[in-house]
Amino acid sequence: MLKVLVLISVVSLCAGQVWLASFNALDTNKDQSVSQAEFDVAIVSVDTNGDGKVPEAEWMSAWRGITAGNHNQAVTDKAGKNIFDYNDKNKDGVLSIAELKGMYSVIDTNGDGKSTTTEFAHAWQDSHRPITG
Ligand SMILES: [Ca+2]
Ligand SMILES: [Ca+2]
Ligand SMILES: [Ca+2]
Repeated sequence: MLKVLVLISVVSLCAGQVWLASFNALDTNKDQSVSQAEFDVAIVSVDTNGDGKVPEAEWMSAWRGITAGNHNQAVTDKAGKNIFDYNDKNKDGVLSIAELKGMYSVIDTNGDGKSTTTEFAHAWQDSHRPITG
């Protein structure tokens, strides 16, 4: 039990810097919130070969780029896989551009078109929870 608690606190400590770094990168106009437009610009760049499809390998290499510097890559990889599975709505093993842009609504939980640092922190924590059922 103690081991688990220690692991969780270490993960959230390292992870905090990662999501904050991606938040700052996405908030291009520096108004302390990320709009759908700001998110879309960044997220479509995950599709590096521009064919409109992001298979798991392409997503994971982008995810590792975003989360580089995280101290526990195994846990971070699992979170990346969770995000992929959750957002692959039609379960064809590929994220379409629409599915990528749909990630925004997962972050902007109150749906006001602005994703705040608080919402980012929650989304990051959720992505690290195992998906069950
Ligand atoms: Ca902004
Ligand atoms: Ca899909
Ligand atoms: Ca919001």
